Amino acid sequence: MKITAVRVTPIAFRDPPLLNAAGIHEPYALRSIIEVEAGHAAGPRLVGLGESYGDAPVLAALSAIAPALVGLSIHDLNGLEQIIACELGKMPPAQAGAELAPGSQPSRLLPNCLSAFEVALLDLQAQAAGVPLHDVLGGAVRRQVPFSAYLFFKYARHIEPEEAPDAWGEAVTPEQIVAQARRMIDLHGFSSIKLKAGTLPPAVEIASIEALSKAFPGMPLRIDPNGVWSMETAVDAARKLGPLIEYYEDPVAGQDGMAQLHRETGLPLATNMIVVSFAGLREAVAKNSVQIVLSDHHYWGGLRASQHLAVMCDTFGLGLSMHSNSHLGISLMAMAHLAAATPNLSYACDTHYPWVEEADEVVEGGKVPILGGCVSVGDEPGLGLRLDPERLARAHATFNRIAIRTRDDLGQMRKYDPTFSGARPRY
Ligand code: GKR
Ligand code: MG
Repeated sequence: MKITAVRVTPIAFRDPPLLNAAGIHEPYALRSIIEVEAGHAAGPRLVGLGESYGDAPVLAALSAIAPALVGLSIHDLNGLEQIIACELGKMPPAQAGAELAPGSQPSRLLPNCLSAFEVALLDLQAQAAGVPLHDVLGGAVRRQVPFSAYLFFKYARHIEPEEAPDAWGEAVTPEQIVAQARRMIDLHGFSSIKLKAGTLPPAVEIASIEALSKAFPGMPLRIDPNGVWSMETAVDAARKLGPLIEYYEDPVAGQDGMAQLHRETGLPLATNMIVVSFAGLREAVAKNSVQIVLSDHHYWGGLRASQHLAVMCDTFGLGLSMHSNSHLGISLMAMAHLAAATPNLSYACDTHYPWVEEADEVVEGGKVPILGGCVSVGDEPGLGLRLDPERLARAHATFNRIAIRTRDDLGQMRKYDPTFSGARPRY
């Protein structure tokens, strides 16, 4: 079965004012929605779906590649990679993207594009065979894929007066973080918690983990300062956090810093920052800088590459979890099918999905449910999703209405505080 048409639609959806080490989220997150049509001359037309970053360099690359895919077999994933490499070779080098979003690093452009189209082709392969995507990935070892409650310090509203406040309210104290956790767990039943840190003074962030541990006894907790703590701060924090957390995610920057921190504290360190490629994994194994890798099919080169990563983690005795940026349901279901077919997934996956407003989802039926802390993968063919044309048109209209074209958390934070340095390490 051959590809007959490819569409890449840029979209935008509302994003709350979430704080992170780079600054703060802008009022809208950008994504691209990929539709790949295929069919035999006489047979029905199938549409495979993908979702990726919506920043300008990625969009430019996806749009340049799309027409070159017409005529390719939906099974020819090696051919897909060759076409992508060839089309990217004709483009000017990509500019650096958002610092905390590994997917926007120029070096990840090929795996980003490969992933965006690979997911759509695997969706097509599964639909053509009448089986769910997890079957094409080797079969589900779990039907309920666990995710964690992803908490953020946040402001009550964006600085832009025209943007309405979200339903979550302010979270800049341990009490407010506990309230945020309660709301998220009440809504989705999560049974582990991740706190995005590296933004408020470490004393507040450590106190927030202590408060979460008291409020949710026995609940696995993680903290992620995105590499902006100094060695001294990270070692000091480890004394208090060590007994409370299941892993310590990117507390300090760099392979050598992480290796030193692990030697000094013995705590299991996780990353989505220093291992974003197989070369980074090789270095991490050599230096023992990381004990848990957070995979992300969007920048690892797709679902099959992520399965290779999983095998590597198993080989080297590393734990495996999953990273997330702001995303919609196509990404969520791709993550869920992959996780369902990954035997050695050892921790609940991250997802920003609870922060998405119901009206902003682009798939039929609205938001994919997260219940009992899990996303279910069923037996519907492929990803099990269809686009809702009206929802997609609305999200595309939002993209056309706004001025944001590349994620800029630092620039956004400087609207609140013109002196904000974004220095690393900061604490
Ligand atoms: O969206 O603010 C955010 C996150 O900080 C994101 O950019 C990170 O890539 O969630 C991510 C992480 O775990 O580091
Ligand atoms: Mg992280």
